[in-house]
Amino acid sequence: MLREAIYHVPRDKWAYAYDPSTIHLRVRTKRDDVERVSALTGDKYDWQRTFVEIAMQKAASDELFDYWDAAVKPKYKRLSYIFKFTAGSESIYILDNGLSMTPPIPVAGYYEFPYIHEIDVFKVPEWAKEAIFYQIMPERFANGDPSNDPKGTVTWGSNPTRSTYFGGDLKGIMDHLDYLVDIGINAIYLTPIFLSPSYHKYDTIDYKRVDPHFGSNEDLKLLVKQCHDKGIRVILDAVFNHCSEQFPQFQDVLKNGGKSKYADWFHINTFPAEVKDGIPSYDTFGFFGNMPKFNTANPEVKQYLLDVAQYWIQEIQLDGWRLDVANEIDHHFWRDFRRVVKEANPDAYIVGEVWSDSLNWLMGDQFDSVMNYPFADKVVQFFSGGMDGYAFANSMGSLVMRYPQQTNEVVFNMLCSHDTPRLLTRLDNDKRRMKLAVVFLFTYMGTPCIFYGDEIGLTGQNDPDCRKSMEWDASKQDRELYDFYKLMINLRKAHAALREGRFRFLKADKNDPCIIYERSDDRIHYTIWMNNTAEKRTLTHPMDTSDWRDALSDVKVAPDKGMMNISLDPYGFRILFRQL
Ligand code: ARE
Ligand code: CA
Repeated sequence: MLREAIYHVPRDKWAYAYDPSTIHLRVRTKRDDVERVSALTGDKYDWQRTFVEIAMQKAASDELFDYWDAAVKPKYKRLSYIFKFTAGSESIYILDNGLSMTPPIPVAGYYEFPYIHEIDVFKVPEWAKEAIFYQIMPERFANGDPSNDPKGTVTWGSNPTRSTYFGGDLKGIMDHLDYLVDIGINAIYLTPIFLSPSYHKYDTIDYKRVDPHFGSNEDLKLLVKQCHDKGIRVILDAVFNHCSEQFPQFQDVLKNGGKSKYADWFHINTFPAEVKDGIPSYDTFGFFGNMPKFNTANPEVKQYLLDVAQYWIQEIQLDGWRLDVANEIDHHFWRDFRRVVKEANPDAYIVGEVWSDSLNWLMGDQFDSVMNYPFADKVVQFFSGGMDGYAFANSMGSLVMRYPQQTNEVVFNMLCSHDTPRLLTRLDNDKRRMKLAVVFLFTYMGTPCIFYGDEIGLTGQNDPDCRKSMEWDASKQDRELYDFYKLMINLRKAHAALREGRFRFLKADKNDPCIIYERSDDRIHYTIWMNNTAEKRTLTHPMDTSDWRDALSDVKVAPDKGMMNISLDPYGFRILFRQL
């Protein structure tokens, strides 16, 4: 056994309370190196009577490691434990004070989970486990009220530039809620809507005023009410890292320099606050002088922004916030943000925009979830033919092991967004590949999100091309694709196993882009078969029961002498299920 590969620490994603009575333990070993791992657990004050050896499951694997997990329900809310690794006749143990070749005497040096305090348990909103999100850029979705169109609004359907206005607004969204209900959407994420000088509104002037080009605060209140009446939750975009240079407090700094009472609201490096040779003398988002960065450690700024966060939850019964440039704001701010938001709405969903490993914000004291760009990148890479099944399974395994299970169950899984090229474009406009990616999205763990228009075939390279105005002429919509999204969303909504069931790859081989994976809970077992190639393929896998049916056609599918043989067209797939 390769001891150097063994890793566990009694904290964060390796040891955490999943709920008030359950502790999740994880430990890592070199891939395919260890046959069995068990957790030797008990109560340090009564070891003899509470000792239990728990066989750990191989939860995931990546290129280098196997990850083992177990859920432990300690009798007295506390746990002492060690791990035992077995390969052939060799056994070794790890505990808090190191490695041992012989069974360590309980409990000195054992790992400890001292006590499960309910107040410490990381809770995520249950509704997010059933959510099917739809991301809308209000400027581009539908123009319901031409009277509020900005000057210079272009014809709907024109090619977008970095400063084009199409006249989309909140009324337009209200006019199309039945479209969202029809496809099966039950949650929407709106990109920024407050007063701002740009079409994208990521540079805010007034955080408590809907931009008149989108409508009024009353319109927003009505939109959310109509959404709630139709079973649709609503989250807004919190742009708290920075504001617009027209934000009144920043204007005061521009005017009064260091004497401004708002000078410490921002990170002014040298006065006067100005942009010289394209470089601002103050911190900004990126190097955009029109996006001055807030000093969120300043109690006045924190109070101001937390008041905004609370205001909209109380004012319109908002269901949560997506946090713009979340990783560039301090953790103190986010801890206070979670406390304020969850006090206002305990079911609020907090999803941070962080493009890389986000464990720092996902320990239960800040975000519930993050926008899962690493997931999107790997899924797109796999279905565009960029990796084999083995590498894809490794990628998914590595991602799942990044976060506690609570986040894995509500992580914001999109395949593209307003900051990336469109999914169909990323898959070389091959709808067959796109459909496989969509099947994966709706049969995988986490909270799926559709970027508006993907479902009817919108294409687009990177920003701004990915932000075309929505196509409402049914004759120009890809209705077959729309029906496919609807089919997959309905399937996911019909079976909890596809949302919360255990996930495992059954086939994921080197030099083979075909995969088989399963989702299962104690009631139903799914196997999903994918031919991610341009040739006909027959996939086989040992199956010893004959009660399998096709989840889409309900046709019986029987194995032959204990082997299931599934013939698939190029880029074809099958979803089989059996009741347990
Ligand atoms: C756009 C173009 C710029 C152009 C600018 C000129 O992208 O190239 O110079 O227009 O006006 C908003 C608008 C954008 C606009 C931007 C700046 O939507 O259209 O830029 O403002 O004016 C990183 C951040 C991430 C951020 C992306 C864009 O980490 O937080 O960059 N995303 C949020 C929003 C954006 C928004 C802003 C931030 C600003 O979602 O829509 O942009 O509020 C790697 C890195 C990531 C990086 C990512 C994308 O993966 O790991 O950190 O994201 O690339 O660049
Ligand atoms: Ca309008």
